[in-house]
Parts: sequence; structure tokens; C-alpha cells
Amino acid sequence: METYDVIVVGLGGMGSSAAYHLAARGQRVLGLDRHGPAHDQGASHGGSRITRQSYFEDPAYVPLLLRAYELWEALERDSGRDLMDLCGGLMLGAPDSLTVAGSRRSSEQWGLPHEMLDATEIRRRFPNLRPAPHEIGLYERKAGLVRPEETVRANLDLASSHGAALRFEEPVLSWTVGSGGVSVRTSQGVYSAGELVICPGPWAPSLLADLGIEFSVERQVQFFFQPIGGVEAYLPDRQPIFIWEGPPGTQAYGFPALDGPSGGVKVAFFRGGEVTTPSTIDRSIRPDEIAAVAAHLADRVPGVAGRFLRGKTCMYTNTVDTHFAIGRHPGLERVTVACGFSGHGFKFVPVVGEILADLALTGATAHPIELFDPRRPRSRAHA
Ligand code: PYC
Repeated sequence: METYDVIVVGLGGMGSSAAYHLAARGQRVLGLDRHGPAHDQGASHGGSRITRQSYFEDPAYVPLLLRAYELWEALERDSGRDLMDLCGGLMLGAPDSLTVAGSRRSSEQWGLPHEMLDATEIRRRFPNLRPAPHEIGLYERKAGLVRPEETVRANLDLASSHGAALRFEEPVLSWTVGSGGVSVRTSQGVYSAGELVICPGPWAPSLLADLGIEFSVERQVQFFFQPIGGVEAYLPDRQPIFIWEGPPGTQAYGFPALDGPSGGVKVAFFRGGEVTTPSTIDRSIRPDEIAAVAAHLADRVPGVAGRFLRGKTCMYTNTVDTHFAIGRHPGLERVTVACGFSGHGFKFVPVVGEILADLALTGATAHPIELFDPRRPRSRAHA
């Protein structure tokens, strides 16, 4: 049986980062994934993901974001890849909306540079956007986007260069923990190690069924449109990323135009998708959902939804409170988990890799991850 120091299950954003950080610390690492490198079947694809520091979800995320930004720069440097574009970001909505008020709270608490803009000023500076008179925006210059597929490739390349063994198209069938270590059975064989790190993405409900966390896997669609008049007015020097809260519970978001005219502009809804599973998800893009996102944006970003180019499904793995679940497995020694990223995790990829390496090697981390304790009551629906 092949033996390693650490086996990492799942090589999407989080798992590839864990594999890299562990291998860079001298561990003999085996990484396993059921699909190919940088695949589009989970939650680490679509060309772009939002990054921002004025975190409306909770100020407790900010110190992790500050560290993540340092590590993004290091990852770009060490991999030689272009992973991040800080084109600026606008958090839009009514002044008391979660998106605006929560972002402002995080900014003020942590002293993050930001500007509060009224509707007139937003229209003047960002003419593609048409907020209603009562809406305002928090503009964050250091917000922008990161590139998920390139990031996964960067992590995998660096993990390999530090000696990690990476095996793809090899689903994990089961895993067990004994006094001497962990054993992982895949479609191809059985492997043993001292420690196991599980980053299952939307496969969490099956791979981590015993964790005691309630997950809900949600289908989301990333829509790519050719704007009316072409992409020029939407290039990153003119168009920031945005998250726009409309009627209660509705948030839409968008990116600048990337990758030339054929890349188009990506927009999507945040939350509210159908419950699904990785094996039953409908990967087709339905005309009614294209029409719904175009109609939602028609008054807000009137030029964006000119011609539909393509759509791409992805999956959020939501916890009950939409905070992540990161920590040592509550019931099993030797096992570390990172899951439930609830649609807003990718920007944390480098720091989560660092945290997972800390946890697997020492059982603890200096990073503040109390909010993500897998044992917290709000990670279980019945609590
Ligand atoms: O990753 O921060 C994020 C995000 C917000 C809305 C959609 N994605």
C-alpha cells in the first residue's frame, strides 16, 4: 500500500492550496480528485471570482482576507501566473441593506480604505450602472477578481514541484481512521497516511455525512453576455465588480469584461438557486433563467445583457448560517475538513490552504477561525 504523510481529498481551490502548502512544508502529500485538473464540475471554475475585503458577511473574515491578499501576491509570483485583477468593487443597495451596511461595518471596524457614494456619484463615475435615487454604494479600490482555473493550476503545479503526488479521475469511495493512521480507498487502490484533509466541495453531503453539519447544495448559473455596443465600456479600467442587493434576499453580481469580445461580461444571482446534487444537477441553461437575469439587470445595468453568449452551472455548498466549516473533524482524530463555503469562499483559497496545513500538522492555527467551527450550533439546521 502506498503511504504518505498527508492525503488531500478534493483538488479544487481549497484542496489544491492545501496540497501546495503541505508539500511546501516538506510533507509527502497525495492529492486525489474524482475529475481532471482544474475541472468545471464543482465550484472552482467560471473564469472569475469576486475578491473584496469590506466583508458584509461578518467583520471576522477581514483578518483572513488581509492575509489572503498577501498570499495571492506570493502565489502569483511563485507560479508566474496572472491570478488577480484589483479593478475595484462596488457594494450596492439601500443604505441599510446587508450588502452596504455590512460592508461599511467591516470597513470601519478594520480601517479599510473605502468611499461611500450616492446614486448620482455612482452614475457619474460608473456610467454602466444606474442605481435608484435611494440606493448608495461602498466603493472599495482593492476589490476585484481572482481567476479560479488558473489558481487551481498554480497550486497544482507548485504542489507537484514540491514533490506531491496528484491523482485525477480517481474518486474516493471510502475512508477510515485507525490508531495508526488513515486509510483511503479509491476506484484505483488503497492509500494510507498519518493525516487526512478533506476538501469535498459539493460532494460534502456524501463524503462528510458523519460530520454533523447540515449542507444544502445549490445550483447556480454564471451568465456571459455581449453588452450592447460591445465590451469596451466594460473593460476592467472602467467597470468594477459589483454586488447589488435589490428586494430583500436578492443579490446580483457582475464582473468587468475579460478575455476580449468573445469572453463577454459575466453576471449572476447570488443565492436563491435550486437545491441539487453533483450527480443530478441540470447543466443545461434554460431560456427562462436567461430572461430572469436579463430582466433583473435591465434597470440597473441596462446595457449589459445585450446578447446571451453562454452560461455555466456551478454549485454552492451552503451551511445553515452561510459561514464556512473549517477545523479538525469533531469526532475523528487525524482528519481536517474545509467545506460549506456557501458561494463566497474562493477569494480565501490561499489562506485556507495555509490554515489546513497548520491544522493537519499541529492540530491548531494562529488564524482566527472560530466563526467556522464545524461544531457551532448554526451549522446544524435542527439547532
Ligand atoms: O465571492 O464574494 C463573493 C461573491 C459575492 C457574490 C457572489 N460571489
